[in-house]
Amino acid sequence: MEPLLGQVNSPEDIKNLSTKQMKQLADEIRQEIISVVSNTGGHLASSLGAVEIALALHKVFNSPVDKIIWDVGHQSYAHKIVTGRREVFKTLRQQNGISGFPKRSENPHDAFGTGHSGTSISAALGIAKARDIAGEDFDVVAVIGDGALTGGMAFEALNHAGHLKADMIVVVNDNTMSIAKNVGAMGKYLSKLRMEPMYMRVRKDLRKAVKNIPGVGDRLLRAAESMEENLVYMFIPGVIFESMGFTYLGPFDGHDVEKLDEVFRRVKDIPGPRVVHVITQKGKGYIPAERDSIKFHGAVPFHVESGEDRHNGTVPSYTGIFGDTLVRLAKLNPKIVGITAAMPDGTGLVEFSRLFPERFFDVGIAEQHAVTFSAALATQGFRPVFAIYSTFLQRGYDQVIHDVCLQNLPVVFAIDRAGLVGEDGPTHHGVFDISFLRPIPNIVMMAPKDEAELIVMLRTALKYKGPCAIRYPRGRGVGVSLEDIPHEMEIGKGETLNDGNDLAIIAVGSMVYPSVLAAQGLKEFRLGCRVINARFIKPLDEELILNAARDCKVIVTVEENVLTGGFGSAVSELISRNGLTDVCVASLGIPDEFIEHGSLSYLRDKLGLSASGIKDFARDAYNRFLTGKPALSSLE
Ligand SMILES: Cc1ncc(C[n+]2csc(CCOP(=O)(O)OP(=O)(O)O)c2C)c(N)n1
Repeated sequence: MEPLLGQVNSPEDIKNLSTKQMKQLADEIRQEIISVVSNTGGHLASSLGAVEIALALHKVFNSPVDKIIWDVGHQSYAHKIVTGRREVFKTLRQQNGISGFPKRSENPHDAFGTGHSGTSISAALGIAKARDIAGEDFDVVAVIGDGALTGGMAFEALNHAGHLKADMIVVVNDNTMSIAKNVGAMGKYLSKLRMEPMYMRVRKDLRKAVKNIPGVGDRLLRAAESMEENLVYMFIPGVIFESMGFTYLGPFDGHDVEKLDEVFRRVKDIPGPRVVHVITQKGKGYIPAERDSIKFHGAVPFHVESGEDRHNGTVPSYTGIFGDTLVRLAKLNPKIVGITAAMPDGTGLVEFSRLFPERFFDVGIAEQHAVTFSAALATQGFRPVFAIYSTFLQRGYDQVIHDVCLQNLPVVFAIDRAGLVGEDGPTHHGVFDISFLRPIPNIVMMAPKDEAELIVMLRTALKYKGPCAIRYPRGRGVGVSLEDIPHEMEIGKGETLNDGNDLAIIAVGSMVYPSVLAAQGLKEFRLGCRVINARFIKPLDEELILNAARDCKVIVTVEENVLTGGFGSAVSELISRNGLTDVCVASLGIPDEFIEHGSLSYLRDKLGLSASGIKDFARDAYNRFLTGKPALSSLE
């Protein structure tokens, strides 16, 4: 058989393929995805599960005139390959390469940028209504997983789309998995729909049997039918979608390209909002990913033959240490409860969920609900720990203010992946949390310099009588030893790690160790550099910082967060509030722009957030101070 993939440069190239050729192309695309992702890492299992959906959509619809929107976008690799990115696909998630998510600036077929769950139906609806207002004529399709369908935003959009009777199509890609096993009533409902063909068959057989009972058959059938009126409501395919105003079609085998082709052609001609429900297998076509779709949801580079990771580090991750410590503390305190929004593995809560099933809650991809749910648990004397990635906490902002902080409730936010995350890029960098949490009254916010401090902070947070956030980075700790049961820390106290009176670096979390190295490097220039580990972003250790300002006159702040409203801003505000007009504050952090994807070390180097970057920045700040030039913010 001639290979086909090499000839596919745009969706036009698949329009005339036969079913047999489509199947062959699906196989070739799978091999390409497996081969590239084994090098680059990425969302393997989700993308393998959506190959046929992508091919059939591009065969039937006319992208980019018709708009296809991929929810989360982590399953869009086949879409990328057939929309002119076959040759650059090997650069997936690499610096200057293509993004792991749909991105409008990358390609005209990426109708809407995604990365966070649950946005696709809103986006599709907005585009559909814009089309109607403009009097244009094209199709709009959202592809959303059963996991993403647990999020409030998806329901808000379904509700609105049904109300507007908008012409649009929602393809529900149902594989029963979120990252972990999907949770909740919607997931259960979808699996009921999966059983539907069987139910319909049984119902037909029963009716025949009842009707044939001599003498009473007809009467029995009528009684059965009225009972069925109620029952049927629970079983009619897609009744929930139908009641929301959608026409429901399904369920269909989402790996049967021929069927998908036929269904998409059929659904194209139906007016109004439509749902096409397809059943797929996560990881389809790669045995290790089919067996362990959780591991291969967001895969690190791996060996294709075995599925084993390529790099095995020995130092445990912050996530793992957080999870272990929470388990240890929860054994001592029955009031501790653990909450995740669909990420038990990613946030380190798997062991907790196993040991304390009644004190563990996976709420689905529902961050807003998770925050308010935690607040309510806290009103009843529990100590909720909501473990969440920094980027996803953005979803629950109002709830943090209105439900947790305003009521001063002792919820612990364990903010993982705070700072740059690397290859997932701008949708996932956790670089805003300092700025968005710092202005909220009542909250205490900390950042550990290493894993030993992380566990001390966790203990401290669990003793504190109000809301606490601990932000810690992606990746491994630094390899320091850990206390079995961590001690408590005094709230609002930083520490001095290096003495010096020429200038002072005040660093937060992941930036503390590189700052210590930077200070060592500054000795070469005869500069005595004080290094302070802030530990607390709120409340600040005002005494420690003001003393450093008075002694050194040059203060350099370093953080892995945007400078706008960040830790450096807090220090500047403190210094100006105290009238120290002769002190110069130079702040290093993330500039006011979205940071692209690339390896963590590459991005940190590029932004000067490395030991040598900090050293150069600090030296420059000192020289500027001597020559009377204004201080710089970041690497200008
Ligand atoms: C708001 C938000 N929370 C959490 C995540 C992390 N996340 C990425 S994919 C995913 C599961 C999505 O499941 P589903 O939609 O069923 O797609 P599948 O991977 O199963 O194909 C989660 C929780 C996210 N992207 N956005």
